[in-house]
Amino acid sequence: MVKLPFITRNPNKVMEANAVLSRYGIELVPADLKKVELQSNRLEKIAAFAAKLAYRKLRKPVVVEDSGLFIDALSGFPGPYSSYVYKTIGLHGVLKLMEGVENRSARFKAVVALAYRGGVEIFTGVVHGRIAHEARGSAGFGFDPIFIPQGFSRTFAELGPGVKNKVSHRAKAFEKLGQWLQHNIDKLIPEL
Ligand code: ITT
Repeated sequence: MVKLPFITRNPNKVMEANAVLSRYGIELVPADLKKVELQSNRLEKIAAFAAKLAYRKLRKPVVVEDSGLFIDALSGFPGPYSSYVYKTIGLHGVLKLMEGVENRSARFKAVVALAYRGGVEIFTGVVHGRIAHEARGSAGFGFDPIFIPQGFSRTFAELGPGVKNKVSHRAKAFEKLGQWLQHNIDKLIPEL
């Protein structure tokens, strides 16, 4: 197993990432370092900036992920502000904003940034779906109880990790990281 530090305070992200990366012989280990969050409406910028800063501190390859829920009828809100919106108005606040709204389409997006001495590599994943009319299920975290992925009629929180880790934004982004590491691990070895 190759171990890489993952700068996050969200243990669910670690579990979901490792469910994918274990197939590639990689394990992400949460690192106790502050994820510095740039104010930006681009997840790519936020993730790349945080990874670069963490690399400067740790001086070894490091992974960061930034993600969010983008609701079409709300012009992409909460997007990069998802963590803050979840903590403040929560699921019920978002459901309230969606009351009487017919267009329920939304997507989750995850951006994974790997910083190493060669620079920063970015991997993205998106899952399309829709916002439920009420919160359902207890698995997962964050907005999982109100997000129904395309092709299903139940929320991520009802479907559980088996399904989520196959189709989610995070699974897709970390799958791309796994593929990249499979072909480029020699670029990281001098720093590991
Ligand atoms: P770190 O910054 O420490 O990694 P965080 O949870 O604050 O943890 P983000 O800043 O990337 O992470 O915020 C992403 C937010 O988007 C997260 O807090 C959830 O509210 C929401 N979110 C992202 N992915 C999700 C998922 O798979 N299921 C449910 N909600 C998700």
